[in-house]
Amino acid sequence: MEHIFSLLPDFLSAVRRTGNFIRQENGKVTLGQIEQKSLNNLVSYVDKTAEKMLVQDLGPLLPEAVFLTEEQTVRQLDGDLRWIIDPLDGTTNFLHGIPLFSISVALARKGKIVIGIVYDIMQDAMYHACLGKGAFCNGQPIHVSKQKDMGQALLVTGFPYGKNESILKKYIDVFSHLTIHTRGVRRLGSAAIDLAYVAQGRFDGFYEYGLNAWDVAAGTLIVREAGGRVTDFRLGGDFVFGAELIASNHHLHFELQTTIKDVFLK
Ligand code: 2AM
Ligand code: CA
Repeated sequence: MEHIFSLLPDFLSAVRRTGNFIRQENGKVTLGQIEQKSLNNLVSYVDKTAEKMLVQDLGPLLPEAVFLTEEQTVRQLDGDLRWIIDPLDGTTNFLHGIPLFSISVALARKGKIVIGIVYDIMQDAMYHACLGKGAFCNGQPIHVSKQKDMGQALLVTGFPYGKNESILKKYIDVFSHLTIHTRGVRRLGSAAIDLAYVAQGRFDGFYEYGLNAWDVAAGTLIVREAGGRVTDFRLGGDFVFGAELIASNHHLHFELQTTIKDVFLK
């Protein structure tokens, strides 16, 4: 494992190089270059090129590692050592010129996330964590907030995609309850950034339903290494592939989970 951790500077350089490319393309994508993969699920040449760049740079650094990537520009395999990558998280923001989009790169070893990197491109903020070694933003240690009072907490979420009205209705019920009982609930549009900001103490908690592993794998390790807690809606550990996620500063976790469970799982 130490051998893998010693390659961190190279991993970060690869992510930064791809981030520079995405920043350069910001504002250049034309309507004709946008494809719709499914309802409201957009992609352009930027997502695909960014993914190819990451695969090209990361591949040779760890030849035994395989890839799970959102745009599937490389063969998708399962293996002991696996990169889990979203080359551009927050594509809708990117395409609309809203400066909140990121790169999310995680490395899993035997199913456990051991490295997480989230690059908040327009803020030039590089978040990373190695299992057991703390969380960092641009090399400086970061920690979750100390907030214990839900009434003073600032939360962040994303709305579920697709047309399942019963899920959406439950979601709005949770949203409405939390809006009344907290300082507010934000909706930024990049799950990886949401998690990085929880790790940094900007938000006190995050929850979302229906995300994919590549959106959250890196950010969840960063939150945990920053002292936070991450679970699924039942307080279990199935949050990377399980599509249900609550991340918090630890103190507010149970209260947040109870609200979500009471409304969402009833
Ligand atoms: P993306 O930009 O990589 O697609 C916002 O709440 C989060 O949901 C982002 O991480 C975004 O990732 C993801 N997202 C956007 N469209 C989605 C869709 N149609 N289905 C599932 N997740 C989506
Ligand atoms: Ca993406």
